[in-house]
Amino acid sequence: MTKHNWILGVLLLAACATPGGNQASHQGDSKPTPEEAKEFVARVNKDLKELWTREATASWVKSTYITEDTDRLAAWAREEVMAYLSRAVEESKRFDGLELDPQTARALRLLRLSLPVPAPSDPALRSELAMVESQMESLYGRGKWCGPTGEGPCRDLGELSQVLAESRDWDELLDAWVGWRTISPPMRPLYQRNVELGNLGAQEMGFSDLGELWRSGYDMDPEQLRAEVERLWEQVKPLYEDLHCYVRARLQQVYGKDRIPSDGPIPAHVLGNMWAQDWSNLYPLLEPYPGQGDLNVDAALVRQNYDAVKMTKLGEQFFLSLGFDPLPATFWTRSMLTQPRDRDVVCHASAWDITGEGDIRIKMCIRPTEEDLITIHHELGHNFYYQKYNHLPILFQAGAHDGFHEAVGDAIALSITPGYLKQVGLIADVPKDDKGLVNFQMKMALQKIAFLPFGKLIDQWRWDVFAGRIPPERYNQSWWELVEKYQGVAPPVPRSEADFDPGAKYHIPANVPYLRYFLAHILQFQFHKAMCEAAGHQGILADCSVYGSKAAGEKLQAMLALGQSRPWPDALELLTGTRTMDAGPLLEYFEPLRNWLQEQNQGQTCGW
Ligand code: X8Z
Ligand code: ZN
Repeated sequence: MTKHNWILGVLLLAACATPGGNQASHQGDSKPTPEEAKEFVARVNKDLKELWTREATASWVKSTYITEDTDRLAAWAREEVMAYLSRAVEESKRFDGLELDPQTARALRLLRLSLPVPAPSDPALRSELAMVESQMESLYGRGKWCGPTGEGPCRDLGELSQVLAESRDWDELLDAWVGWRTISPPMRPLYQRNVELGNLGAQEMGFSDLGELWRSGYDMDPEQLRAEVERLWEQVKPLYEDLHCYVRARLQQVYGKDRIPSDGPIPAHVLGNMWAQDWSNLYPLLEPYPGQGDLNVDAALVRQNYDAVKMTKLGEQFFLSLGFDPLPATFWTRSMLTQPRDRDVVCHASAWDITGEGDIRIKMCIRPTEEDLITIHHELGHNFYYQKYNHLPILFQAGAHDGFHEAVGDAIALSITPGYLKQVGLIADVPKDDKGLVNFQMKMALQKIAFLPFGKLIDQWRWDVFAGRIPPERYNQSWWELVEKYQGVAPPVPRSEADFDPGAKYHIPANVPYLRYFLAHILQFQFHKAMCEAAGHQGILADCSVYGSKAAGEKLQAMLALGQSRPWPDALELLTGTRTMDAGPLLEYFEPLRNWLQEQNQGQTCGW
């Protein structure tokens, strides 16, 4: 999560701030000047910093202590930001058509994009939207499955996810999968209202609907962005299909032909993850060459008494080795690193920049697993990005685009190679031959390649919902059509419109746009390759770890320091030398596995 998407500050005091301030130009009807536009932007930057700090503060408390009261406090805080932004955008329209310097023009454009769901200007609707958003996220955070009778024992998402990760028992998996999805039907009316109100807000700002607003944050025409996504998807789709084919055949050996069909989609509950978005928990079942190198980091973490702090320190250490400044002392005292036992919290991992000037934190329910170790690097990527651009005006304090923000920590985690793991004592030996490489690549592909169609389809669904092409009476059916089409995955039991399965994925109730993760999964390999080149790495990309390379770190930091102050191709060029997103480096990285998969799949029917 990045700050702009979120959270803000409260109190009625702040309601008095108006972006135009007391400037004379605001009152008179004389023609506005470029100079006034510049002053306006400066004032908005100052006001927003305060308002966002208030909102982030309230939202932090709510997310780490969910009650009806903290829901309300967070909603009020958000309402203030929404109100301010509605007014600011309205006032900024008087500068339309003026010849402005590029930075001012950019800041004014970004102002319209600074909330993922802008509110309508009607105060009653605004307050309704703020409450709807707060309640949806809390329903998710509080979600528990207490069994078919409702009498318990109750399990939360963490516990149910552990079943999905570890169990190989069809019925036990099914119970956890269906059980988690009982939390979301109550969100359905709220979500429908969220769509209506968000669309009204977006339309007031001049967008056709909320989807167009979301597609407008990429320094290109929103329609062109759609085409870019298709282009990137076509680049990676064949590799996904190869992986799907291999995984389906192996799962058939585990669960039988009657349960895993030879030419149909894979049932969603046997892929090791609640949403079938990351299949790496299946690695022990799918290991290409059993016994060729032990990549089991989970066991080592437990054996070596890695707790949440020690794991986070290991993550920080990686960034320090690249020459980043350490995390501030307050990071360690204010972050939430483990799940509190006495209250409901939003466990979905996130990174926070409360003040825009150094009060950075993460919120996570860390367990000693490799999956969480990687997520820690992901979250720290956000934090180190915040630190690098804190010197900028608040409207420029964001990723070059949102996919950049999501890609930084992941790009670093690509350097968690067997070689690096051995160096930090988490595995005993680096597997040497080609078999070891294929094993390692399988593990990576189960994370990175399995994710791609999921990363694409979430916003495909939302864009269509926002545009009215998917009406509420088809919310669930359309969701599963997309899952089947892109992931080749199907619900294990019939679903209906009494369900609201999209709501069982955090980013839907939390209104976090998802395209960012798809783009990040492409970009991180571009970043990785560029950093490996800077580090002087010789040999294949999959073997490269940039741990300890100041040269790689310098290039990365130069890009991060731009924040959102320039169009993203400028930022990308600074690190990689290219101005386009491209799956080439991803395909290069996985080339050894690709060849291996194709051999394995010979004679199989692939596809669904
Ligand atoms: O939501 C996240 C991060 C926080 S920005 C933990 N991710 C997506 C997800 O969990 O669905 C990271 C990968 C995709
Ligand atoms: Zn993230």
